[in-house]
Amino acid sequence: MQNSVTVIAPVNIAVIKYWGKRNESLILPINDSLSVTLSTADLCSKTTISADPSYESNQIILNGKEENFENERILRCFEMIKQRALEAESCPKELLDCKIHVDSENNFPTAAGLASSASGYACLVYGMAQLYSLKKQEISDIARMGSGSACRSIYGGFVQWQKGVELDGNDSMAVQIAPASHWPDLNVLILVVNDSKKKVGSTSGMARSVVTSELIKYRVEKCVPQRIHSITQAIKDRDFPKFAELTMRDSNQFHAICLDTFPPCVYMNDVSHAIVSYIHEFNKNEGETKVAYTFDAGPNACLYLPEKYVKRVLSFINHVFPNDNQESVEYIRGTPVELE
Ligand code: 2P0
Repeated sequence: MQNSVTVIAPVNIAVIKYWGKRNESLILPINDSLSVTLSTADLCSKTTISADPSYESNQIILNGKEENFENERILRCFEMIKQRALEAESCPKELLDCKIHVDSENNFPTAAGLASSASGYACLVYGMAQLYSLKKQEISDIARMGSGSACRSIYGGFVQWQKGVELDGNDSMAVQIAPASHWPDLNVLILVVNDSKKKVGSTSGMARSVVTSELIKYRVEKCVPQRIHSITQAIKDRDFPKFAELTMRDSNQFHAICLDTFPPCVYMNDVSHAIVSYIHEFNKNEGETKVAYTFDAGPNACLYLPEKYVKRVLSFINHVFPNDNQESVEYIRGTPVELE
C-alpha cells in the first residue's frame, strides 16, 4: 500500500479570461476560458500527501504554515476525491479510512504576487488522486471546486475550461486543445511589477462584477464564444499575430469590466499601462506583431512571444525600464509544459 506521494503542478496564464460565476458554491463560470500551462521550473506548486493509520487528524501546511483543513474548499475537494475513489474501487478501503497530512509549497518569488490558487489546488487534488489511484481525467472538475482556474492546471499545453450547461456542473471541466509540443516555441515573460497596493481578491472581485457590471453581459454573450473559437484556430495554425491580438483584446476587455464594476476593481497600475503602450509601440515599429501582453488580477504583465524575439523584447524592456530606475521590472521566463 503506497501511502505517500509528491506531485508538482504548474501555473497557467489565461489568454481568454475567466471572470464571473453563475454558481458560487459549485464554482461554475459564466464563460469559457483558455490558458497555457507553463514550465514547472520557475513557477509551480509542490505537494506531498501522506496517509497513515497513526495520524489522529487531517493536517495541511502551506508554505511552512499550518492552515485550517476545515476550509470549505479543501474539505470539499478531499471528500469528492475519496467518494470517487470509493466508487472506482481504485484504492484499498484502509487507506481511505486514514487521516492525511498535506505539505505544500509554491516556488514563486514572493514579490511576483502571482495567483497561486490555480497551481496550489491543482497540486492538492492531483496529489490526492495519485494517493488514491484515480486517473487524471477524473479530477479536473474536482480541482475546479478548489479554485476555478485550478481545473486548467490539471492539463498541460493549451487548455480550455468549458463552462458547461448542466446545473450540477458535471460538464464544467478543462480539456486539452493542443499539447505543449504543438507550439514549444511560444515563450512567456512574466514582468514582475512592484506594487504595494492591496487588491480586491479574484473571488470577491468577480462576484462584484457579475452583480454590477453592464459590460460583462455583452462580453459573455457577444465576445467570448467567438474569441474561443478564433484563438483555438490560431493555436492550431500557430498563427502568432492572430493569437496575440485576441490575447491583448481579451486582457483589455477584462480590465474594462473590472473598471465597469462598482466600486471598480483596479488591478493594473501606471507601470502596467506603460507596458501596454510600449508593446504596441514596439509591434508598430517592428512592422508586425511580435509580442502580446496579458494582465491578470494584478499589475504584473505576462508577455507571450515566439522564442526568436525574446532577446530583442528583453533588451527593449531593459531600455524602457532601465535597472537604475525605480520602475525597473524583473522577469520570469517560461514555455508551455506537459504534465507528467
Ligand atoms: C483567469 N483569473 O482566467 C482569471 C483572470 C484572474 C484573472 O481565474 O474564485 O482564483 O477560486 O474560482 O480561480 C482567478 O480566479 O477564482 C482567475 P475562484 P480564481 O485566470
